[in-house]
Parts: sequence; C-alpha cells; structure tokens
Amino acid sequence: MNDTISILESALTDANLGKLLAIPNRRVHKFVADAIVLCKPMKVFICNDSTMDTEYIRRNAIARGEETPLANPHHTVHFDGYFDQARDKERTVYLVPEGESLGEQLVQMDREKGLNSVRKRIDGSMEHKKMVVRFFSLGPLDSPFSIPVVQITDSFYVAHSEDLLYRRGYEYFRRMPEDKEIFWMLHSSGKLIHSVSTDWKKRGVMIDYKQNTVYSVNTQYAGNTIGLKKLALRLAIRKADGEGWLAEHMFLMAVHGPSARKTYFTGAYPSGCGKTSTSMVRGNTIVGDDLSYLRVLDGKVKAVNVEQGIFGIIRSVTERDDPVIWDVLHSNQPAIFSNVLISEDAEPRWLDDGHEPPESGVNHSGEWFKGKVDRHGEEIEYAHKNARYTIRLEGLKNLDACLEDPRGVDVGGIIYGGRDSDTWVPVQQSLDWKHGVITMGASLESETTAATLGPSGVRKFQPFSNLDFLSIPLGKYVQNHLDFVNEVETVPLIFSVNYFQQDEKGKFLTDKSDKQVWLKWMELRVHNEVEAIQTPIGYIPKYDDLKHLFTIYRNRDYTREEYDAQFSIRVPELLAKIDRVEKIYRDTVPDAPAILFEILSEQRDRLIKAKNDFGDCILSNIFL
Ligand code: SPV
Ligand code: MN
Repeated sequence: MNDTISILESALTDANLGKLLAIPNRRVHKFVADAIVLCKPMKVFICNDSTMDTEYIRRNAIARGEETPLANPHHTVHFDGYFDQARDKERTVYLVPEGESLGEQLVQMDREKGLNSVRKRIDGSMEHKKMVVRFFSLGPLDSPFSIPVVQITDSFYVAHSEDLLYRRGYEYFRRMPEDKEIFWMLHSSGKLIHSVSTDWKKRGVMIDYKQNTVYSVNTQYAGNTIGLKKLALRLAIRKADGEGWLAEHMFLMAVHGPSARKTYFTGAYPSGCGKTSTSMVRGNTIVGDDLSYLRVLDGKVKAVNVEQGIFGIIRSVTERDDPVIWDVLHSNQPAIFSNVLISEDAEPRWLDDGHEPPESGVNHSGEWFKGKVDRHGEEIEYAHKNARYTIRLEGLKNLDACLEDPRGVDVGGIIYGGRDSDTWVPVQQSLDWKHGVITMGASLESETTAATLGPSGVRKFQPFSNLDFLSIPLGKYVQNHLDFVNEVETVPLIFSVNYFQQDEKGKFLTDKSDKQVWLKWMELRVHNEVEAIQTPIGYIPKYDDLKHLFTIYRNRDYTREEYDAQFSIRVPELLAKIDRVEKIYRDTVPDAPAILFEILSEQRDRLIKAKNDFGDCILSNIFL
C-alpha cells in the first residue's frame, strides 16, 4: 500500500475515504494526503455535493460561529476581522522559480523561499479543526472552457460561499480524464478568536504557478480565500496565455436590442466601478458579473461565465435602483451577507440601503452603537463600505438562458470602464480592435475603492481591470489581446465607458441609470444601425441618437447642454493621460509591444492637431 493511501486511511472515516476514492485520480488523492500531513486536521470531510453534504457545510458554518442566522431562515451573516475587509494586494505574492521574472508590476518572490514561508504558516493550522475538501468546475461542466478545481479549506464559510458561487464538480471529477489539468487551492483561516482570523498580520496568498497551486493563510475575506475567484483567475491567466485564450475580470451580459435581439457584451471595470450594476441593468439579461473566459471557437469569439453566482458589493443596493437584487435578497433564495450590520431584529443593514440608519446592532467591529470609534478615534460606520452579498444567479429574474451553454455565447462587444473623474466621455467606440486594446484596455486608469486595502480615491493604472490578478508580464498580456482575434471573422467592437465623469465643480455629469442608454447605443453600433462621429479618440454618439434613446429608455428629455458637457473632448486631460500611461509602459514594462507606443503616439498627434485647430475643450460635433 503506498503512502498516500495509508495517510488517507488513517485520517479519513470509511465514508469519507469512500467518497474520495470514488474519484479515480491519484493526483487528487495525493493533494489531499499532502494537505493532511501539512495542516494536521483533527478530522477531514469530503463533500460529494449531495444535499446531505452541502447542508452539512451550511449547518457547520453556523454551528462554528462563522455565520450567524438572520430572521430569514435562508440567510446568514459572516464577519471578517476588522483588518481583513478587502483584498490584500501587497501580501498576494507569486512564487517565481529562480531565473524567472513577471515584471515590475507584479508582487513576487523566490519560489523556494515563498513555499517555505507559507508552508511554515500553514503547518499544523488545522490541528483543532476540520478540513473540508470540495470539487468544482470553473466554467460550465463538460465544456472546452471547464477547469476543474480542488478546494481544501478549514473555513465552512469559504466552502459554503463556493457552493453558491461555483458549479459543483464532484461528479465531473469522477468522469473527467485522469490527466486533465487541475487547479489546487489550500486555505486555512489560521488561529481564530470569536470565529475571526487573529494572525492577520501574518496573512498571505501565495501563488505557486509551477504547481497550479494557491495557498491562502490567516485570512477570511472572500477575495483572499475563495480559491475559485481571484486566486484561480491568476492561474487561469497563465493557462490562457499558454493556450491562446483570455481569462478576464469581466461581466458577461446580453443587451436586448430591437425585435428582441440579444447581443452579448463583456465588460471589464475595476472593483467597485459599476461592473455588477451594469450587468444587471433592467431590460437586459445577465450571464455573469465578475469573471469571463473568452476563447475563439469555430472562428468566433465565445465567452462563458466562470461562476454561477454573485459576490456583490451591497452598499447602495436599494429597492428603487436594484429591484432584481433586492427581490432575491428578500426571498427564500440562499444568501450570505458579509460585513453588514445585524439589526436588533436580526435583519441585515448596509450603507445607503434607502432606510433610516440604525442606532445599534452587531457588525464587523462587534457590538456597534452610533458614534462608536476605532482605536484612532475614527468613527466606525454601521456597515463596511465593502460589505457584500453572496447569492446564486439562478434566482434572478433577469438571468440569461445561456448561462450553462458549454460552447459559450458570441461576443459582440467588449467594454472597458473605470472611475475617471476628468478624462473619458461616458461612452465611445474604438477606431478598431488594436486601437481599443491599446487606448482603452491597456490605458485604463481608475480611482481606488474599498474593494482593496489602502486609501480610496487615488488614480491608479488598471490595465484591462485585470492588473491586480495578472500573473504574466504585462507586455505579453497586452500582446495576447492584440493577437486574440487574428483568426476571427467578425471581430467584436471595443468600447469604453465612464460613469464617474465630473464637471469642474465635482458634480457628476451623468446619472447612474443612464448606463442603460450607453448599452443600447453600443448594441446598435455592433449591428451598424446607428451612425457615430469619428473623433481623434474614437467614435462618439450623435446627439440625436442619444436623445431618441433617452426618450425610449429613460423616458426623459436629453438636452443639447447635457450632451455637450458629457461628450466634449478634454484635450489637456487626454494628453496628460497618454503621457502617464506611456511613461508607465516605458519605465516598467520592458516587454511592451512596439505597436502600443505607435498607437499612443498617433492618438497624441491627432489630439495636438485638434487642440491647435479647436482649443482645449472641443465639442464632438466639430468632427461631424
Ligand atoms: C473584486 O474585488 O474585484 C471582487 C471581489 O470581485 S473579490 O472577491 O474581493 O475579488
Ligand atoms: Mn471582481
């Protein structure tokens, strides 16, 4: 009998051993055995996705205090530690073998050193705990897109969240070929006091891409712990790089056009910049809100949602603005709320929920009362800005019928959007694919939000909204985007949007709900059913077309003054942006493709000419 089996036999009950060995894959057995030797769990639970097993996970999340039941019996709340409320970019590190480098933009360290360090932290981390082993698929099952993942964790909250967010894969693991590439995730919350990770100063996410393995330790916040979300994305980007496809931080939705036509769009916006809310705009249908895989199949660009649920920011979700989400969050659909406040009557409360703020309750700081301050004397809000809800997509009224299509949906357009107060217009189309990849995707900047640790509101370089998750040198990644459509007949159009444009006094120039109009305009452009103005920065909508769309979809008059304020071309800001972006690529991206600099410099020349002809702030109509 080999080592692996004897380790499993001594650590697992017969029932659990039976479930594990029913998966005929020796690499799976070995990963579990190695994790047992390292983490030394008191017990091991293998989840076979039966109702009994998935319910066991949910019940244990509650019994162990990782989740607290709410008045609605299908709802729970999970709290992360006070200092563990967002993704920790600095402590998310690639383990790079000697002689390799991922470029200046990515946090990395020597692989051997990193492995030693993380293994030390995770050694014995489950001594008084139970280890949970789960099997999932990223992307639909039995599809060219599927990637199987094994998740090991000592957090029932993580295992429960994944049950809502990902496709269960136990049966898929039983039937897939033994040599199928697998992603491996090992997580421990570490030492817990009151169910919260206490060693957060020693937290870390270590990505060992050589072994397709990610370690996460001493943290609970989903963005640092849910292996299938951003941890697997980093491995998927490398796999995609090797195989000629794209793994993206993008929503996927169908915009409904005339005569019930459905046109699919992906959209890449940094965290907290309207990605989920765009994918939920009413009158359209959602496939996914956060992660998409894009492949060329049969000469077409096809996409799937990597996930089957939403881990969405709950701040500002209101009955009026987000009726579909609101309904699900007030229904019998399962939901986990995180870092909201539990009111005296066991209801979840979040910031800007459209009701009077509460006076007291329990939140991520413990017992909360109005006026409570932290150790620096700063007032603690009643819920965290990055508080979230976790739900399955299946309960949404606006769910698109193609979520599980194993061949994906045809992509008509790709949208890049950031939080950009002074530069980009609300919507525009690139001059062509390469222009879109370089001046929109590769040039994206956005002001920071509460989704990552550190100050909010600081303008940051955010290429493709995917920099946080990039696991290959940035230049290579840009080149992959440029090359992606080489064999494609109908190339998707590329657009940019900006919902955060302000005037000189800091007033927002557009309303949240206007995104409906921008989407419908883009849909018409994909089918060449509306004209546009060719400007130095791209194709911009004509006033009359927007006026018409505002009447239909917003039921209001859209004035020429609004249009002029929103769609004027702000030349000095655009030139400054090109300078900033170009400098980053020149100084820190040695493998940046030459064409990137050519396209930026052509755009700069067009803008300087326009400035000489028409001044600093140019009405789009001048280019008619
Ligand atoms: C994001 O921050 O982009 C999210 C949530 O989608 S997290 O799981 O933290 O990545
Ligand atoms: Mn995201």
